[in-house]
Amino acid sequence: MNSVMTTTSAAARGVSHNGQNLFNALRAGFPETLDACAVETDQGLAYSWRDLERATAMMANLLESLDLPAGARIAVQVEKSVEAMMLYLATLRAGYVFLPLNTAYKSAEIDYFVQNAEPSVVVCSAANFGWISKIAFTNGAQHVFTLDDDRTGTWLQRAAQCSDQHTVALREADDLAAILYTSGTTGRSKGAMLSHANLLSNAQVLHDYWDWRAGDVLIHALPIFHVHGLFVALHGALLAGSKMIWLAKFDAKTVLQHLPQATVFMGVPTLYVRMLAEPALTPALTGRMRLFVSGSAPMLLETFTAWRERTGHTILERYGMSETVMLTSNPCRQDARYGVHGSERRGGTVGFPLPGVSLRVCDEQGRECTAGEVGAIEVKGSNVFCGYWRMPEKTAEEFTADGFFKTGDVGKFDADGFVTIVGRSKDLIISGGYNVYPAEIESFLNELPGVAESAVVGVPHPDFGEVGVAVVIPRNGVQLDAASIVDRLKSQLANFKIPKHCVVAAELPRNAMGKVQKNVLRGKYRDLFWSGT
Ligand code: MLC
Ligand code: AMP
Repeated sequence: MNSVMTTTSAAARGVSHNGQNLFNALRAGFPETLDACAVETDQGLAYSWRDLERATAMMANLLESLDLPAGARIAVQVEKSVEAMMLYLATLRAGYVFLPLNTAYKSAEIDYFVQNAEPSVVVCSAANFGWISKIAFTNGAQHVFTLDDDRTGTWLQRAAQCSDQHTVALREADDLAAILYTSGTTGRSKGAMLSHANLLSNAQVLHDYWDWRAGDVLIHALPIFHVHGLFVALHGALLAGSKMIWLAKFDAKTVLQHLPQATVFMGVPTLYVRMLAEPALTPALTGRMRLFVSGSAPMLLETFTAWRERTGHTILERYGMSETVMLTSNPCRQDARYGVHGSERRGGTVGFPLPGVSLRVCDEQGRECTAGEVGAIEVKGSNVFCGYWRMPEKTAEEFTADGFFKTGDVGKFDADGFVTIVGRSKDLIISGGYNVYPAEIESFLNELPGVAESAVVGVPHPDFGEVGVAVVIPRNGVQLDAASIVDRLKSQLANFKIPKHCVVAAELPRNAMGKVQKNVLRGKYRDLFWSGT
C-alpha cells in the first residue's frame, strides 16, 4: 500500500521537531509508513522513505567521522542521482554547508569556486577525480570522494561502513545550510549564503500556497544544483511526503510517459516549449495532474496559452532567485488577500508576493512606484539570504538602508496586485533557465590572443528563450576566425555559456560617452535565431 495516499504528512499535521535544522522539518514530512515508495527513477529503481532515512543517516555519520570544522563546506559536482540528493540531505542532517556545482563547469570555474569557498570535502565524478582532486587539495580540502550516477564511488563505499542510526545535528535558524554561487554582473561569482531558516520558511510557505497534499506525485526533471530543482521541487515533495518520479535528465518524451502517474510538475519555460512540440501531449495524458509550475526565466504568453489549449491546465508561473528562493507566485487556490482576482493565474505575470515576502517596486529616487509604473524590484523577508560569502562590501551594496535586497530585476505591479517582470537592470542572459553573465564571457574573450575587445548580448531563441551572441573586435592587423574563438571558449567555460553565434567585426557601436551600445547590438542580431517575438 502506498502510504502517501492514505496518511497526512507530519509536516501538514504540524508535528513539532527539535532544533532549527531544516532536515528535521523535511524528515517530519515523511509519511508514517516508511516502507512506502519515496522515489522511483527512470532507470526502474525504487527507494522507500526508510531508504532515505537510513542512507542519509549513514552519509551523515560518514561526514561526522571526518572531524570537519564547524560550518565546513561540502562541495559537490556530480551527475543527478538519488544518491546525490541523499548527500545533500545528509549534509543538512550533519549540520554542514552544502555547495552544489553545475556539472557543466570546467576547471577554471571549479578552481574559482573551490578557492573562494574553501570546502573541506569535495565530491565529484570518478571521471573528473584527477583534475578536481588536484584543485581541491591545492586549496586545502581534506577529503575528495567520488560519486557516480550508477551508484558507485568512494563516497558510497565509505558510507556503507557507517551506522544507519544518526542523531540530527542541532542547528540554529541562522546557521548556514547552503551556499549557491551566482555570477556577478562585474567580476566573479558570488556565493549566496542561505540559512536553515531561509530555506525552511520558504518551503513551508510554498507547501501551503501550492496546496501540497497527501497523494501528490512530483515529476522531478530539473538539475539539483540550482534553487529550482534542489530546493523548490525537492523540499516541496519531502515536506508533503510525496513520491517523486526522478528523471536523471529532462527529456520531453520521458516526462510525457510519466504524466499519467503524476500530479505536480516543475520546469523552466524551455521544458514546456519542448513538451508542446510533442504530438502525444493531450488532455488525457494530463488528467491526473493538478499543478504545472514554471519559473527561473520568463515564460512567453504564447507558451502559457498554448499549454492551456493543449492540456486544459493553466501553468502557475512564479518568480525567485538564488539569493531569495521564491518571491512571488500566481495562486494555486484562492488567495484571500486579492479578492476576486485571488484565484486567477494571469499569463505574462509572476503573480503575487508570497505570504511573508515584502516586495516593492521603486523608482531611481527610491520612491515606491504606483500600479503600472515600472521600477526596481526590492524584497525583504525571512527567505532573503544572509549575504554573499566573504563579500561584506558587496552584500552591503545590494541592500537598501531599510534592509530590502535589490534583486536587479525591473518590474511593476498592476492594479489587481499581480507582479510583472519587464526586464533586468543587471546585464544578464537567461538561457534555458541558466544564467549567463556577459561580463564573464567578455573577460574570457578579451584574454584570447589577438582580441582587442568584445561584447556579448542576449537575443531571442525559440528553444532556450534567450541565447548569447558574441561580437569580437581584433587587434590591429590581426585576422580572427569566429569558429576558433568559439572552440577556445569551449575549452574553458561551461557549455551553456558558449555564445550560440560569434561575429568578428571592425568596431563596437558606442555612445557619445564611449559606452558600448548593447541595445544596438541586440537590435542588430535579434532575428538571428527567431523572429517570433
Ligand atoms: C544545454 N545547452 C544549453 C543549455 N542547456 N545552451 C544554452 N542554454 C542552456 N540552458 C546546450 C549545450 O551547451 C549543448 O551544446 C546542447 O545544448 C546539448 O546539451 P544538453 O545538456 O544535452 O542539453 P539539454 O539536456 O537539452 O538541456 C537543456 C535543458 C537544461 C533546458 C533541459 O538546460 C536544463 O535543465 N535547464 C534548467 C536549468 C535550471 O534548472 N534552472 C534553474 C535555476 S534556479 P553543445 O554545443 O555543447 O552541443 C533559478 C531561480 C528560480 O533561476 O527562480 O528558479
Ligand atoms: P538565479 O540567479 O539563477 O537564481 O536567477 C534568478 C533570476 O531569474 C531572477 O533574478 C530573474 O531575473 C529570473 N527569473 C526567475 N524566475 C523568473 C520568472 N518567472 N520570470 C522572469 N524571470 C525570472
